[in-house]
Amino acid sequence: SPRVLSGIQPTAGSFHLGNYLGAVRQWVALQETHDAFYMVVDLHAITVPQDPAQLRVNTRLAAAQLLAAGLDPERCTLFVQSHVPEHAQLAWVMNCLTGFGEASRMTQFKDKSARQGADRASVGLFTYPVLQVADILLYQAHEVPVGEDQRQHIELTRDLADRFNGRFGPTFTVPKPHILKETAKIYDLQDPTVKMSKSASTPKGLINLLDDPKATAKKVKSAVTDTDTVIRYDVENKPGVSNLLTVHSTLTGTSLAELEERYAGKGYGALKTDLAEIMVEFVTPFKERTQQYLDDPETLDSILAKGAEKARAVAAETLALAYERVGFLPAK
Ligand code: AQP
Repeated sequence: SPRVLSGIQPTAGSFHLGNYLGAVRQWVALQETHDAFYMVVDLHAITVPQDPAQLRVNTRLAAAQLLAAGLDPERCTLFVQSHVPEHAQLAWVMNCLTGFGEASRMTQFKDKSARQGADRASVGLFTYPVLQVADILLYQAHEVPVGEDQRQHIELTRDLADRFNGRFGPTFTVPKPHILKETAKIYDLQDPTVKMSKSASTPKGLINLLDDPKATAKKVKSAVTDTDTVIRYDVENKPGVSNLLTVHSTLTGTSLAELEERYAGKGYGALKTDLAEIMVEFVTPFKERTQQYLDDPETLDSILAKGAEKARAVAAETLALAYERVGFLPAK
């Protein structure tokens, strides 16, 4: 079956609603139909300063949340990126194929380095997209399930796969992004024109799945909408309401048309009250399941160890081929 690969950073502790709806939810669905590889990308996390003890805690926490969200180690390969050294090894090769100007055009780097102050941004942050290229190509992934913000990085991956294949002979599968239109971009609840994000959102605009459910309900109820009262899906003119409708529709499996009908003639208050309840019903068991995995670190670590072993078998084969193609003398 076709292969998918994706990753999530262990930087923030809790996943936010954007991570879940944009990415993780798709991962859970795709493990049923695809040969799926999912990882906690700790190498990516250190592109911005991390506290070592906290990084270890957050790495287990990310894995626990992925399992709580529904990843099944019998149906997918779940691992930690640094357990598979081939990621860093292939990244070096890909760095040497990437133009400086090409890397400079990555908008995520421009945004993040601007926020940190250009002098403080690390070279690692600059080459982050190239490490991501290596992550994907190592597994010969056909598709990469991500949010809209990652589209440019997948384009770079395609360009570099083509470039390598053209220069050294067919080696890598050229992957496609798997981005679901409806949930590609979940917006900040206080500023529904910018994406929900761990580093750029206001605390009130960001829904962390592990927060106190009561606080989450409050954030939903105080979400910014508009001065109109009509509940209609219209991203351009009604971004706040549309964002709430997207979340409602995805979590309950109700179509947007059905929701528009259900809330016709009712005010925003009704939508927000219902959605607050839906969110509480979603995050409460999610939190509990996450805690159950955290309470049994031995089982968690053994899932990750098995995952790393499976991942390494695939990654090592691709790396050996890439090294040979590049002209490195095999070690005897
Ligand atoms: N708002 C979002 N809507 C839809 N998808 C989103 N993703 C993130 N935010 C949204 C998707 O989540 C996956 C994992 O993201 P990540 O942890 O690798 O890091 P990120 O993209 O850096 O997440 P943030 O919160 O946006 O962090 P900052 O603020 O540091 O930039 C990815 O597939 C991503 O598309």
